[in-house]
Amino acid sequence: MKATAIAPANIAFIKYWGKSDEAQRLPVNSSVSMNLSEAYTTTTVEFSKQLSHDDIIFLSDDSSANNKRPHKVNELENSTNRKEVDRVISHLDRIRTRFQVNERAKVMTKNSFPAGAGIASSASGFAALSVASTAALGQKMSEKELSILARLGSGSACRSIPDGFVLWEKGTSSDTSFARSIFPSSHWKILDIIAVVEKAGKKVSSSEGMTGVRTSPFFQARLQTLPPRMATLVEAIKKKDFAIFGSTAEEECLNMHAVMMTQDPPAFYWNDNTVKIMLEIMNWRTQGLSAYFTIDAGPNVHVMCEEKERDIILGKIQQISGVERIIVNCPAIGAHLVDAHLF
Ligand code: 2P0
Repeated sequence: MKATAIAPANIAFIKYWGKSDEAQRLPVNSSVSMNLSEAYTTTTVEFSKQLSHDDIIFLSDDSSANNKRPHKVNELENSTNRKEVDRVISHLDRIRTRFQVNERAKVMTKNSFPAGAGIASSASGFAALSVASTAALGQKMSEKELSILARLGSGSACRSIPDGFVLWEKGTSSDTSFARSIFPSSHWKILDIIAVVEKAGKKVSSSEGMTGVRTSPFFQARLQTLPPRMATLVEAIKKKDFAIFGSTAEEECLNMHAVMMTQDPPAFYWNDNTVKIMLEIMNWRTQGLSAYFTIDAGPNVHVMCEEKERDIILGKIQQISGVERIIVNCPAIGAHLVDAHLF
């Protein structure tokens, strides 16, 4: 049986940084995100008795039907790719154990964004893999069950399952830690414009980086500020109050990065272009524009603005030297099955 799923990446406005349970990927705090329309993963999965091992194929972003440049598992040279493949196989094992099947799988997966665009693919990747794998096995799972399954592959992947604006309740156990939609993608057409300043993959992965969260002297303070900040943010999305929404998301980004930078050893993700763009955005606001930033575990800057200021802000981002690529996203639906298979 074969199935194909598409899942969006997501950008968190209240961020996930730190686990209370490593194995179950339970977060220390709840988080809020938006699915991204132009950054998504397509994954086809087929389980078969004919296969003696799992066959994991990552298609490069520029591959078309006639120009496939697959990376086969046994052709992978570098350890980053090997780690990615092992993580996919572990997730397949988790799914096989759950549904008591032994068949190996062929998995083909492709991102809409270029490999090395500095956009994390683990959220969209594990969400798409979870939806496609369970469907390929003929299993019907609820959105909540899929969110929990995706979370076990990668924490942030649980937020790529539901639609639009999403809240991941940290919960107290695996069964209570899942994401749900708080507003549909049609609720508010705000934009998340990614200014890519570094295409290389990050040196310290999020999983590794967040193990040190408790060494920051600001960790406890962060935990205390999160519930009121999250309430303010959700209320701002509800009321479509862009100034409160943007300033709250920006405050949260700086708060998380202050914790990252003060961990032992520090998890420092910015470069000079990151800081330049942050300062530019603050400067645009003094000129009356309404743009705000957020940044994940990497140097790229997500610029949030309203549709009415899209062109002027895009024009300004295009003028900044060091911006290598721009990806304009609006809110998107969550992971879903599609009919067109990759193989
Ligand atoms: C987020 N990040 O909320 C935050 C902001 C990075 C900074 O979720 O170990 O790749 O696989 O559960 O999901 C990245 O964390 O970590 C992340 P794992 P994941 O988007």
